[in-house]
Amino acid sequence: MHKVSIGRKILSANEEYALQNSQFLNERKKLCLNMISSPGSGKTTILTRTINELKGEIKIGVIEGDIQTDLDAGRIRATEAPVVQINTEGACHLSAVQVSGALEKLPIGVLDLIFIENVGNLVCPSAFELGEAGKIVVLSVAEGDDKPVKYPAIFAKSKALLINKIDLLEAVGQVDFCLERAKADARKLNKDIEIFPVSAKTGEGMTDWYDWLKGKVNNLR
Ligand SMILES: Nc1nc2c(ncn2[C@@H]2O[C@H](COP(=O)(O)OP(=O)(O)OP(=O)(O)O)[C@@H](O)[C@H]2O)c(=O)[nH]1
Ligand SMILES: [Mg+2]
Repeated sequence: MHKVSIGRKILSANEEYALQNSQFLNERKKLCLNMISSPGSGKTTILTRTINELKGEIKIGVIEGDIQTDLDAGRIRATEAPVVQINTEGACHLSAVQVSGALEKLPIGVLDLIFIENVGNLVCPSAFELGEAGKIVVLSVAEGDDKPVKYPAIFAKSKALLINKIDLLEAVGQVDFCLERAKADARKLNKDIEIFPVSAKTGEGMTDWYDWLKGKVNNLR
């Protein structure tokens, strides 16, 4: 019996759509980042502040994934950035086919950067490629510094880690959240991960995040 090599691994339906999304974005030289965290870590607050403070420099569009409601899409809309809402109707993550439909609805030609805010969940979204150039994980100090060790997959796969709500560090206390421990554990899983301690509420630390984003966007221009 002859073995025929087709020279290509068989892709799942999600991977096929992810590949199409990535080709669509690459052909148009658009940066797409997939933001993942537990519910309430501050994804939408980081996005609204980033959009407002980079206005005039980077044109940002957003794909908002939520199990239910369009509350977050409403917060993005208030910044006047283009936004497309996806309701997953119970699913704990976005899928590449949903993102494909949303990309068609965005005014892609005028955008530099597309953020996908995934469903609030630190586990499921990390297993589904959407065609993004990179994943961004957000961890807030109120969640505890053991999260990189307990939920390693997303920290291992992400290009950047935003440690949010550093304005609460003193109230949380060094025992419950040691910034150095969280950073060291994330770096053990991913030596290349960029780490930005920030407060999306006060703006502390956000400039380094903006500079990193600007560098990535300028590389594509
Ligand atoms: N103190 C403080 N609160 C923050 C900060 N960032 C966000 N918050 C608050 O944390 C809560 C949750 O923030 P969101 O931005 O809605 O979080 P999210 O990750 O988008 O939440 P889901 O979409 O539900 O997963 C809100 O009450 C925010 O005002 C911060 O840096 N410091
Ligand atoms: Mg949100």
